[in-house]
Amino acid sequence: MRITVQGERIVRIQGDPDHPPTHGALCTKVSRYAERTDHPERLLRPRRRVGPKGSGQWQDISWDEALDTVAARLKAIAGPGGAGAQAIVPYSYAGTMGLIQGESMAARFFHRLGASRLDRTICASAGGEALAATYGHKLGMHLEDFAHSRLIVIWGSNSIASNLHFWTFAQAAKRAGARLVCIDPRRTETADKCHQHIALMPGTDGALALGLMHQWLMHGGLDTDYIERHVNGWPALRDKALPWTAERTAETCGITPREVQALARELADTHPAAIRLNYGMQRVAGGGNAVRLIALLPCLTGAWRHRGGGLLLSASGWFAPAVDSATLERPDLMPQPLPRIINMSAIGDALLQPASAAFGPAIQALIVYNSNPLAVAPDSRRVAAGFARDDLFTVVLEHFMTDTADWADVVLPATTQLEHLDVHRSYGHTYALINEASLSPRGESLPNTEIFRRLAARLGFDEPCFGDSDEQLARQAFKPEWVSFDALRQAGWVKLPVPERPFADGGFATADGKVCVDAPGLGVPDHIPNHESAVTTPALAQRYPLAMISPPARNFLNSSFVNVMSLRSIEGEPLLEMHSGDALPRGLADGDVVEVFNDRGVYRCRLAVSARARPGVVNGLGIWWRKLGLNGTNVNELTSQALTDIGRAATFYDCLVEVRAA
Ligand SMILES: Nc1nc2c(c(=O)[nH]1)N[C@H]1C(S)=C(S)[C@@H](COP(=O)(O)OP(=O)(O)OC[C@H]3O[C@@H](n4cnc5c(=O)[nH]c(N)nc54)[C@H](O)[C@@H]3O)O[C@H]1N2
Ligand SMILES: Nc1nc2c(c(=O)[nH]1)N[C@H]1C(S)=C(S)[C@@H](COP(=O)(O)OP(=O)(O)OC[C@H]3O[C@@H](n4cnc5c(=O)[nH]c(N)nc54)[C@H](O)[C@@H]3O)O[C@H]1N2
Ligand SMILES: [Mo]
Repeated sequence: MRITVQGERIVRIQGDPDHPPTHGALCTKVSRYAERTDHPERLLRPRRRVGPKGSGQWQDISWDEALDTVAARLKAIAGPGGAGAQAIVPYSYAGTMGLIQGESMAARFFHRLGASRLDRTICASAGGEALAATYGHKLGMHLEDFAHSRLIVIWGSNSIASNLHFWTFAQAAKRAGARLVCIDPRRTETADKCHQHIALMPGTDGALALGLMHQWLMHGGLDTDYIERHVNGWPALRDKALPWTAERTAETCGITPREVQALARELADTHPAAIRLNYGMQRVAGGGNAVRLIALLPCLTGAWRHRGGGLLLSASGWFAPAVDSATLERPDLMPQPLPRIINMSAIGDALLQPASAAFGPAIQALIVYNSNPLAVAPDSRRVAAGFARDDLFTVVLEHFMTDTADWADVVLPATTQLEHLDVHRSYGHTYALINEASLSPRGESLPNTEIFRRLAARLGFDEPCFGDSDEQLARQAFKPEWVSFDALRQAGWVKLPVPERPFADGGFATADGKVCVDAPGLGVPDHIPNHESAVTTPALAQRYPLAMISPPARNFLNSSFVNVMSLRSIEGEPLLEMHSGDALPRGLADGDVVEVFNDRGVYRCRLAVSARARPGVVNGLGIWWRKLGLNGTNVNELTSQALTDIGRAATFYDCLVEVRAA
């Protein structure tokens, strides 16, 4: 990203044409970053609550007063020797994914304090742990190599909306004659641009993968040489795949046997063949197993042999040896025994949990940064009830008064990426990046790092690491033999030395270098149906016959940018997409205001009768701020806190609902 400024005024924001993976393109959202940074509602001063919780009555205070208040309260909760510190919980995720403004000084602070640890599972841990169990790490194809593919299967990803930079390479392949197939319950903008769209039911991807394997067993397509040399445990997987005839697969997935057979043939006969798997398909009960099964596909056909063949879910594992997280985050500062772990995907339940031997102390303080849990965490009625607790002390570091900041006791204004220094790894490509500040902090805002640095001083943490400046932190982030900070500063990015055709001849990151089928503790992967479905919960499915998914709207980034008016005006208002065949019998028409509901709650929004929805599935586009919803809720009022099979992750797209006119 290149920012042109005149003094403190942002003149222009553009992509950097010299940066290979993003090649001068910015997504719509980030291209509006000037509007976001200088938004009239930007938080510029610390404030504290003066009325009842959530009443919106605030008083501006000085930084000293704000930090003294927070420090005093944390000290009181932690008690002598920090024995009670587990009642304090940090809550953070993707506001910035920078290594410095994410978990560096913040992690040091909470580790030293002895606060509860946070299990950061809300996005990618099901697929991430599944991929690592299969390949040994989160490893995948070079982004640029998709340009060489002859077949690209885009699986569980609306790439045009959420992974624009990949899409450029897919388009290059398409222009060169490649076929593009999209596997997604929703007819997305991406599906529109592919040659074929396979609209399966949510949570049935594992069954489809097994069905493909079955076809190869029956009709050929397996690369037996590659399997013999590089796949560990194939016979057990073969037994799992045998019952998955095209008919059974089609019935489970809600597609046709022809679609299963044709995809199997294409994947086996076309080289190079690539799968762009993405996290959209792992937000269901069996998301982890599904990722394991799909990750095995290119190992069974030998797709990895070819440049432009293989699979990419995440490439972040290539950074594992390069990032010095032990130095950045200092887990060694934690007390023994290690503090308990709170799962962010079930924060609603955690906040409402009383003290017990199993749980430990009730949560008494929550420090939120880089996240908006009121809007993004599942089962928001429970989350909202937790945040409304009078005895909970809540601190929120933010740019704006989000749904979460509304419930805070103290709100602390944070800098944006234009105003602070950071360094980044990536999960979609293999370049390390630097983020230089191009503006001074707006108002009195401070970087997250500085806020935690000042809190550490107030709590008397005198380890030298609490004195590190942001530049010192940034210099510690990458091991110099991998990424030299000075080279990073000079060029803006550094490409990691990742091998060409990384698994052309095996060499996976597992102990024996082979792909792992029967992973320790996980067994042989299998299709696992959704928590909520006609198969697993027939009585529930009778009352709530529609499966709801809630993928992101194109012009929002999770719940960020919802308040940027030029973007919100494109999205219009909260929408539910429904197929005409589901709308008619319910007496619903396009444009109606509807209530989407289940046992967890009610979400009121506008109905779009649309071919983007397949029969039996409704799409509740996310993630609006609750306070902008017609009844003060958003789509997460309906989603559940049930977790995935692997990775303890959220199951946002595993959710049954019914819809009626409002
Ligand atoms: N514009 C935009 N871009 C974003 C984000 C955003 O909020 N807005 N978020 C960023 C973040 S945090 C992430 S993690 C990534 C996510 O990026 P991706 O992992 O690529 O996921 P999404 O584009 O969210 O795609 C989810 C897609 O999966 C489909 N889907 C839902 N359930 C299933 C299923 O069971 N099976 C299959 N096959 N498909 C299913 C949805 O219809 C949707 O089209 O995007 C990043 N980019
Ligand atoms: N129903 C449903 N729910 C979902 C999803 C879905 O597809 N459907 N997607 C899930 C996914 S993939 C993810 S990753 C999560 C994301 O959930 P979050 O991590 O909560 O992401 P955002 O909603 O973007 O909120 C980030 C907040 O951080 C703030 N922020 C940004 N930069 C900084 C900074 O430098 N300092 C501070 N202090 N604050 C900053 C922003 O202003 C914003 O309010 O949501 C999940 N929730
Ligand atoms: Mo995410």
